[in-house]
Amino acid sequence: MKKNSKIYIAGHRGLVGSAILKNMQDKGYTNIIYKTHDELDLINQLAVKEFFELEKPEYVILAAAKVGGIIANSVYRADFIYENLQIQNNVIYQSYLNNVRKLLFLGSSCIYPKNSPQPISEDCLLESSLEYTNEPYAIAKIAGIKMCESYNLQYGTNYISVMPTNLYGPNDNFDLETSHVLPALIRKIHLAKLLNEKKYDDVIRDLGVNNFTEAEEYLMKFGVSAEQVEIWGTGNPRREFLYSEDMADACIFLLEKKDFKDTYNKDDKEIKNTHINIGTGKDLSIKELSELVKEIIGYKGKLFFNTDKPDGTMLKLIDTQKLDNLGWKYRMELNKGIQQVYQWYLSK
Ligand code: GFB
Repeated sequence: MKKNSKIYIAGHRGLVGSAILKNMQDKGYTNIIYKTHDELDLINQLAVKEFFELEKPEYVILAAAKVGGIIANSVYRADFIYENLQIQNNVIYQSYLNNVRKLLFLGSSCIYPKNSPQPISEDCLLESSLEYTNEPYAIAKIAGIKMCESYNLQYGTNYISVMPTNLYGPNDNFDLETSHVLPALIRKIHLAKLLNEKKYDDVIRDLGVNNFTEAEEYLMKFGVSAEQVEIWGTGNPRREFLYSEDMADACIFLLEKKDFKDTYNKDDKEIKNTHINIGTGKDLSIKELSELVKEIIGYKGKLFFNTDKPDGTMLKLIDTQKLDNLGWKYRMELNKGIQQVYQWYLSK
């Protein structure tokens, strides 16, 4: 990949896409193209076809997807499967038709069976049943892996699929209804701290509501008060977190230095499970995570675990041996990463 190669980043405003764009600009890539959702709807087959025929990108990073936390996945099941299948079918197929030299497809560690042995290696894919709450999303992402793998095997393309663990960082979704756990904890605990310190104007500003009565109503729905903050589930599930800028770094490392042929063993009779896990190899419980966020924010109240809300998968630590062997390692430790995201959140 040359510094002036034409590179299309799909999803450049999202958590990972924005980190990839920043990383590539810092590294001196000069010919990066991207479109907002309004300019190009990736669900629209004809629009994607026209875009690829006009632009002819040489490299494609497919970081556009419909994503969300455990409840969003569980409620908007149809949207998660339909939109993700459409986006990836359109982009991968047009990449093939327009002779894209290399494509990077981003998935998620939720592709693995619910009860996978820990840490979860790439070979656990399709060994048993998925976690129910995110089954439609996971099936779409599995289809994306298989699509990349199948085009590589049938047509000799060079597509790489990466499966990150739970990600966090700047430009994340902080909407309490649809976000993942880390941005939700940061926002809920920050709001509770503001209430505790009687900074009511700041609460109104954060929520974008008209008055404090509206703010209180909204916060009650999410169990946020001056004295306590509601955390979903038992607090026992364990999760692994990777900083979005580390994820971006891993993606560019693979694009620059590795090819599809590096993702499997040459002696394998059946070429499968060619995707690559990206993570830190360390996890912690949601209870430990909540305590950590509480300490970083400096909130004095209590945490309350609402067991009416779902836990989801209990264990989801991924095995990063394959990526370790390819020569990449994460840098940002969780404690420092949360401090940075909290500062970013405050600055917005
Ligand atoms: O991040 P999260 O929504 O996604 O939830 P998953 C992780 C854990 O944190 C679950 C708990 O056990 C939640 O119940 N949790 C506690 C909370 N408080 C909160 C809160 O306020 N908000 C949220 N969102 N969670 C998603 C999948 O699973 O992970 C996706 O649904 C995707 O498909 C993504 O794979 C990375 O880790 O459970």
